[in-house]
Amino acid sequence: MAEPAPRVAVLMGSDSDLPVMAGCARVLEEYGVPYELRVLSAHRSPEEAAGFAREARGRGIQVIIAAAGGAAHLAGAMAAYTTLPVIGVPLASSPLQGFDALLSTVQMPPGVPVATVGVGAMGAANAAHLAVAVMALGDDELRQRLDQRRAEMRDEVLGKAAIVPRKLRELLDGK
Ligand code: RP5
Repeated sequence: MAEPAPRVAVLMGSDSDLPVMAGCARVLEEYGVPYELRVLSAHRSPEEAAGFAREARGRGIQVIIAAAGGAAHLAGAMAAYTTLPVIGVPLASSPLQGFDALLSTVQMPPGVPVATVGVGAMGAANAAHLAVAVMALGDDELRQRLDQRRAEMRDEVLGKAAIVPRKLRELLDGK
């Protein structure tokens, strides 16, 4: 059977970003969302990056997630060439630990937005959750999966909260 066409493009500025962005792919797989993952660089392969952005909508891509570190212009470059929603993930791959990538990604000029999530692994996962939320606007099945995921998180937190008094007692009693 043919693979389903990707609905989300997960882009990275370098293969060295893969360990963090695997977390994004994992979340998309948990939701059952078909995606593609590619290395494209705003600086080192600018023609290919622009071409990808221009053609993405025609290929059925609904949301672009773009991750990069340092002078992180990949998400902004995508947004310059497409009106698809673009989610930027700043990565902590330089000596400035992602603060550079955060500012490079988030500070877009009016009219060409990049929805920027947090730095690193947390942002990588949230980019996937946000992409699903965007697609769920027109997809009831995805919306139900989002609701179910939130319910699971709530149960997990309540379960942990329930054992905190016992943990506190153990700490105070030196056990
Ligand atoms: C950025 O530069 C990439 O997104 C990566 O986070 C960083 C380092 O890239 P490599 O030198 O490891 O290819 O463009």
